[in-house]
Amino acid sequence: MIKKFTTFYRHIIEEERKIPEATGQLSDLLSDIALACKVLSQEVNRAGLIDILGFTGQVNIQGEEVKKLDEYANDILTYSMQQGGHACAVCSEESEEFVPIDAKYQEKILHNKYIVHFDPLDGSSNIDANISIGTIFSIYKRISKSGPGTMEDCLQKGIEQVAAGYCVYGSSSILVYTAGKGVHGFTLDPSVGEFLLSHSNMKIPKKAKTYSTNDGNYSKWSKGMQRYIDYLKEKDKETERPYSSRYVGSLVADFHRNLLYGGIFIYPADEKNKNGKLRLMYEANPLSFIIEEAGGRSSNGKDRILELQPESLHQRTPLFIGSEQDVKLAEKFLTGKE
Ligand code: AFP
Repeated sequence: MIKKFTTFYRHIIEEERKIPEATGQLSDLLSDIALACKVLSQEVNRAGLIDILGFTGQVNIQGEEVKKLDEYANDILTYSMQQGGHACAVCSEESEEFVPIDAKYQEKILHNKYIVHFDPLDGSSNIDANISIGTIFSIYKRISKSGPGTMEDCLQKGIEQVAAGYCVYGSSSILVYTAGKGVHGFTLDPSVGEFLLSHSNMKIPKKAKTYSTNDGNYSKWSKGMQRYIDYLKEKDKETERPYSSRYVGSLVADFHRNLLYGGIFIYPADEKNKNGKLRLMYEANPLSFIIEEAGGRSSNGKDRILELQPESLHQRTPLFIGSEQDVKLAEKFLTGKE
């Protein structure tokens, strides 16, 4: 029987009470996101039944079209932000344009002061194989004063994030977040429908023995990148090589594993993807905020991700993220210093 537990909501409220000027809006916003993640966790668990209960894209028994899970995730997250009244814009990996939101409350304190970015269902090509996927989110304060958010509000550097997190839908669902005061993880107890604190103040080991990358792209990589991976595969007792390789193909799942046990996740630039594959605003920035809070490091192979000035919503970036010493070493190879 559970004797002592802290729910996600209790935790964010307690954190909020430590800040005298806090209005409670960020807590409300985070709890709206957590609720959407609970709904998505339920839907992801049922994904295998879709073939039995109706294909996506088909019309179901009520005459409604069965939505693809990633579209559904996008809709529910956007809807919950529109209803909550705390966001002035939602940006999503699934939508070309951002969705501006007008103020719901007119009072001075409770205006729509946040911008929220989502990757609604990261790793969605893994859904049909029952492999872990997840939702990634990131929150900024608006720059404009009132009304619906603007493009300038949406295109802020990662360093401006006030909170970021993700939920992995795996063997259990876990919600991990930071609001700049440590990284905390909450496992969903489906019997009571609550995220319960399971990982307080998470820290990533400074050095690891695991790398996560798509090795199949080796022939398309730069010489520096090839030499780095060759180095990790060499035998050397003193530097604990060779490293192990772990690659799920869902960034959130690979990232989460490395956060817990140590490791480096790499999606470099290659011949085909000159700027890498992953999105700065939806994937790299939120995970970089989390990794730095957990004592790790994140870069594009040269520069700190959180300091990159975004130029467009769907901008891509190479990503080297994880244990500090491993990311530093990768940067040396990539910049020709090793
Ligand atoms: P999907 O959402 O299309 O499955 O893409 C997942 C992803 O953006 C990220 O989660 C993975 O780390 C990466 O792509 C995998 O890319 P490769 O298939 O090129 O290795």
